[in-house]
Amino acid sequence: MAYARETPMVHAGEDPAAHFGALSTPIYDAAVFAFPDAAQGAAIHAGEQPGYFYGRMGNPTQAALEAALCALEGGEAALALASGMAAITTTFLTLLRPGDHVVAPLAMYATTTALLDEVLTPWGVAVTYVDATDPAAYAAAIRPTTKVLYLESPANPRLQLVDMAAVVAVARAHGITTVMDNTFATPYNQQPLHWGVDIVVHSATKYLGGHGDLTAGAIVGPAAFVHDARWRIHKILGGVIAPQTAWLVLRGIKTLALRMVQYNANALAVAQFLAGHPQVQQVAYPGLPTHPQQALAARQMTGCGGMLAFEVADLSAGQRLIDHLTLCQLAVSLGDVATLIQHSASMTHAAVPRERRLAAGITDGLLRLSVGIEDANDIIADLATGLAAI
Ligand code: LCS
Repeated sequence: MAYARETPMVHAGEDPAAHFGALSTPIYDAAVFAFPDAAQGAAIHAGEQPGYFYGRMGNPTQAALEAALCALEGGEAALALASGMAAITTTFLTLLRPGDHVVAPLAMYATTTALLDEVLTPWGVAVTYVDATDPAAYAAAIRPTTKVLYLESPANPRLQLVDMAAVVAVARAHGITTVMDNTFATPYNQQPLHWGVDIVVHSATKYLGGHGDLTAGAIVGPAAFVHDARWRIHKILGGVIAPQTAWLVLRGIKTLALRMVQYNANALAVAQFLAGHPQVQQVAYPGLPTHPQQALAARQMTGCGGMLAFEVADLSAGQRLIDHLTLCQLAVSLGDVATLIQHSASMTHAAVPRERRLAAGITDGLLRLSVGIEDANDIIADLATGLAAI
């Protein structure tokens, strides 16, 4: 029987029969597992036979989370890791060799840009940044050495979208792998693998964990790729998710659908309020008719999520606003149950040179809001107080 998409979010990954009937997968706090015998020991150690032997290479709690991630994204295999950046780094190092070329968005999470510029470029990888809202820009940047088209949609922090179907078509025509950061949308609102994207990465620190109390990451994709990522690269990098953290992400996923319904509704209400406020110059939210890609959002997303960005006059107006809020917390990160607000130019994207920030739409007066699951009217009232202080 085919279940509605909410159902696997509650049950995915759980296998009570494998754990004495436990309906919540136990936390396996074991760094080592004994081999059944010499032959199986050799096969498990080589990754040729399923089984556990050492904490860095997985354990049953992590495996339950990985099964859940596969069910959520509709993928063949998954690897859970210590952070979103561990997931992204492991993915790039699995796919690339010195001499290869990557096409990536000009506007995306700044630490992913830093990974490409400060680690992969010196290693010998070439990178071209493009306006990712234009699939033709991806096509124009392709070289004979291009191995990866990287997508982040909606993008951090300004919510630009990438047309997945169009970019996948470009990639397939050239035999290039597509990788998509699905952190902002979550698999509840958007399923990149169903659009033909090859590999999905997540910061599970955000909506998947969902409560601002853990750091984790995930990769979902073809079994052969995930096997290579785990056994050739993750084994060396060692960005391992703790069993307790894997359990917390699995627990967070059980309420993902409920939380996303509330995030989608709250963010739309807050975006509509901000769009009508005289102190707000612009609101970026894919669910608003003023978003230049609202039609694309309607096509490839089933909800527009809890993230939005808005612009006030300048830096000092933004600072006055955030200093007069009491409910919204001044904090980086996102996807928490609580509403978080941050100033991108001085916080998450502070390391990006100003020229490049502006090209990515990150003006000095841009504030990013991760709308929480509190009552929407309370969030709006808090923002109204902050805006009145400008
Ligand atoms: N991808 C996206 C889209 C992100 O927003 C982040 C973190 C990451 C990957 C990295 O995940 P992590 O390693 O932190 O689990 N974004 C943050 C932000 O906007 N503020 O603080 C962190």
